Amino acid sequence: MSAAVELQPALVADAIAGLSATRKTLPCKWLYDAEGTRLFEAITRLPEYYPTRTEVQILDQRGRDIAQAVGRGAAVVEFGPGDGAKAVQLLGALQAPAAYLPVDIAPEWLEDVAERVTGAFPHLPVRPVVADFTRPFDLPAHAGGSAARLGFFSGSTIGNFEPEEAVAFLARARATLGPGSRMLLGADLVKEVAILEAAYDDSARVTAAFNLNLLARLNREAGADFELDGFAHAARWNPGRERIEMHLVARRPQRVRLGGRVFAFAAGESIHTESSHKYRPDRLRQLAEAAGWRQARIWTDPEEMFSVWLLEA
Ligand code: AVI
Repeated sequence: MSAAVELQPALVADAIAGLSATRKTLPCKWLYDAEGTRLFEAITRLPEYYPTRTEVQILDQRGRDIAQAVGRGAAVVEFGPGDGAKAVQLLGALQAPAAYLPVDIAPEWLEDVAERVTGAFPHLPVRPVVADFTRPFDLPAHAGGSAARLGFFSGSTIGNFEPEEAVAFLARARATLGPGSRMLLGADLVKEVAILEAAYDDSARVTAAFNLNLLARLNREAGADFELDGFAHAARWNPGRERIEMHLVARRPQRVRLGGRVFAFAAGESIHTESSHKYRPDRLRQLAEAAGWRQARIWTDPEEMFSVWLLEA
């Protein structure tokens, strides 16, 4: 018998709000339960999903140049460190980093990341910060001492924000990091639609499983009764907004119970589960400037698939 899972009031409230909207939607943050996180890690290794390996390639091939531009003795503050692999890569490239401060809402992930980074750099001070970085938060006083702070936000997670949310995040990050800080930001670039759609609709169907897991999670943690075979994964390029949208499309008319309500779906009606904005450099520069940052450098791979930015406050 499987263990009972507690209902999550915040998930129930978000689901009721999103499924009551004229265009049904669910916040993408709920994609990442333990199974969603495992599936996302599998996505990053797929042949079609170029962003992770291209960003790693840029950090690897341009590491020296990045280190020189950043300078000696930076305290690295990473927003959402994932498994810590990119932190190890960046810290290994930088000149005498002063400290590493991973910021995440999940304390258990932070412990793993801290262990990984300490294993690689036993003498580097590592100070995990438990906080939701999509909201205002403060770094602990004296975190990283007097060292200049370098924010690190990789993986093009900035693309999962609406543009106005991206500006708000960048402005808050600037305030949190403080005067004289810098930010290293990974951002995916606009490119051929076929490449983009394949990256979000892979032939092994891992992204489909990642998207559909959200309905399984709603069944487990919001007491819903979605029939998983009643929905299909779709990844569509929205040319007006220059973003990939993930949807769950109803295969047939159906009614779903959740939180004491019934939600009706027409055949073909979809739930929008995630947007992944792709940027042209000029547009991202505008957003960064609106948040009070100035572009110092930009590095890309030879095919110009992905970009890594150094911003100055
Ligand atoms: C986490 N984020 C940057 C990924 C992206 O590419 O937008 C999430 C993802 N969704 C489907 N595949 C990957």
